[in-house]
Amino acid sequence: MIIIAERINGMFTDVKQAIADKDKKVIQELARKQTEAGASYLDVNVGTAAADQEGTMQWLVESIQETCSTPLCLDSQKPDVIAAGLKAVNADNGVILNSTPLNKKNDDEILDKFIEMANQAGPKASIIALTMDKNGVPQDTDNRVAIAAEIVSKAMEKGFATQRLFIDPIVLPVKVPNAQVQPGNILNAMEQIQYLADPAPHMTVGLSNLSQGTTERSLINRVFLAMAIPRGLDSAIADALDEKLMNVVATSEMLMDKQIYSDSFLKVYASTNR
Ligand code: THG
Repeated sequence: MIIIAERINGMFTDVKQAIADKDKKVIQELARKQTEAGASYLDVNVGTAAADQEGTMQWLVESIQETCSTPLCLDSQKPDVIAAGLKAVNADNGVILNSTPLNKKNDDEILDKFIEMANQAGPKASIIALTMDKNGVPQDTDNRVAIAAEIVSKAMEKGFATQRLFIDPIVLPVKVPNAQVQPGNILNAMEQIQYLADPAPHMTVGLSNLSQGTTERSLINRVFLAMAIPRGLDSAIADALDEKLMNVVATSEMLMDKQIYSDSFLKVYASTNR
């Protein structure tokens, strides 16, 4: 499972403050802790408060790379902010460009731009594409799958390998009126998306979106993750510092026969996935 650790995000008050104070230590400590917890990538999102998003993205990337070599996931829907991060990033071990919709009202070519930037960043650069288009986020299963299919076919047309593509069916908070059918719709969409191509594209979600505003955040996140893994989810942007969540990942993989059972399977998983 490809865990993209979510904590370096200006949405969190400590990170927002660190960005305002240009305090590298806070960022570097989060990078180190999440790497130790088994993160495959570190998400890097400047949030909405920073006036200079491009400069902030560059500063975050540089600060993280001073202390750790975990691959980064540059998180912004603005191609210019991603491009700023790419200038500073070391892509030798991989980098993810997160995220682009299929298309946008004011930018029909946004997916092409992301593919172009990933190609320039090198063979280990991947893209996260959202099942979203100029009409917004679809609420049902069929439109999510239809947009995913268009994304996959566009990637193929451009010669962009499906193994470098992550499809994100977009998880939204369950605690919103009428939103409770969405997790089920997303699981149904995942079952179909996993068969869109061979080799299949990766699939990821912003897991913590699901539980925003709820009282049982980590429980909701853990259970949804366990439901999604057998439907082909092989990645998540998630709280890598939640040890029980990471144990759910290891246990699901063991139960799906991706890791051999031994009495110490949790320890074995932790030591082989960092
Ligand atoms: N898909 C993709 N990328 C994404 C998302 C997605 N990137 C951002 C986001 N969604 C995933 N990351 C987070 C990070 C934090 C939270 C949710 C998703 C979160 N934050 C606390 C909150 O809002 O309650 C902040 C609380 C605090 O300040 O401590 O829940 O879907 N491709």
